[in-house]
Amino acid sequence: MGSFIVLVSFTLMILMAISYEPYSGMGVTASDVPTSCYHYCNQKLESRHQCYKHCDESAHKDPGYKLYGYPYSANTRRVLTVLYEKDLSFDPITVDLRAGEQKKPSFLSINPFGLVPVFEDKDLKLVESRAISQYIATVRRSRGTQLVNHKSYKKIGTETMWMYIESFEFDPPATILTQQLAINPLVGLKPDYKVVNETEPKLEKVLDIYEERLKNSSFLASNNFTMADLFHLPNIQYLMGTPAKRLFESRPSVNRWVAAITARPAWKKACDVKAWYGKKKNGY
Ligand SMILES: N[C@@H](CCC(=O)N[C@@H](CS)C(=O)NCC(=O)O)C(=O)O
Ligand SMILES: *[C@@H]1O[C@H](CO)[C@@H](O)[C@H](O)[C@H]1NC(C)=O
Ligand SMILES: *[C@@H]1O[C@H](CO)[C@@H](O)[C@H](O)[C@H]1NC(C)=O
Ligand SMILES: *[C@@H]1O[C@H](CO)[C@@H](O)[C@H](O)[C@H]1NC(C)=O
Repeated sequence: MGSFIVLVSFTLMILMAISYEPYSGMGVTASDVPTSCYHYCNQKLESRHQCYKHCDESAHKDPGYKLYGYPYSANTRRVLTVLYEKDLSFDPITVDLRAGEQKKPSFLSINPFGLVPVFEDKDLKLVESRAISQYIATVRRSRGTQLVNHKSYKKIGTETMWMYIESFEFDPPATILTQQLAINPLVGLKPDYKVVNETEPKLEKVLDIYEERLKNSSFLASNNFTMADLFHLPNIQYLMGTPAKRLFESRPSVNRWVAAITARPAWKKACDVKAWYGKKKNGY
């Protein structure tokens, strides 16, 4: 009998909690909550009050993220762009790739692959820049730029498809050309033009497909900037400083897209090496 009463009152409490929505239909204005929370919560069907509360709390809390990386590294910059699009603070931990720190035992114990970036959110450690990016964009989806869709399975499918196209079609030739044309000259090596000549047509084939897509769509996955576009930024930035930029510039829709994505303030900040070193520094 006692446990029956407890059960009934517990159920009632839950029902009351679900229906209790003090802000619903009331005058909550954008000035009461961070703008991103206001817009986000007003699109949602769940309790707006709960949503504001949660969103507001997480907006003000320093997440204590740690990012092991190198500010010139393309893969580090991919994650930095996500952090800046989301306006999240983090502690940068420099792994000096030119000094070979990534292959030293102290770093191999953090990432046995000997690569940056590595991301830490308390007890969670992640490697692979795209996985890290997806994690941040999903967990912090109510903050800043919405980079991934989380409502429509079809949109998620399309976005995921373009993210994999970046990884499996665009990135392989783009990385080879970045290495040959941008990185080699930086470290005093000549590009291997045989490799360059073999690789450029592979990238052109991909860009021809992008050109067709971008004739009809502002960005790759939709008419909005998404993670799929963001993933392309690090290689594109390097390539636009090399003769390979003609492959992008000769395709009008690709060219428009490159201009739009490279103009994003978050990307500019990700490339700002002083912004990386200007932050509080940690050893490991
Ligand atoms: N697929 C990895 C690649 C990571 C990667 O290649 N990182 C480069 C810097 S951009 C690196 O650490 N290179 C050091 C080395 O190869 O020794 C990711 O996306 O995070
Ligand atoms: C690469 O292609 C360019 C332009 O077609 C040509 O001039 C050059 O000789 C080629 N280099 C090599 C090493 O194949
Ligand atoms: C783009 O639109 C044109 C004309 O509407 C159409 O013929 C073409 O198939 C579309 N291309 C893609 C990649 O959707
Ligand atoms: C798409 O972008 C427009 C402006 O660029 C913005 O107003 C809108 O909220 C975006 N939509 C989504 C779902 O992010």
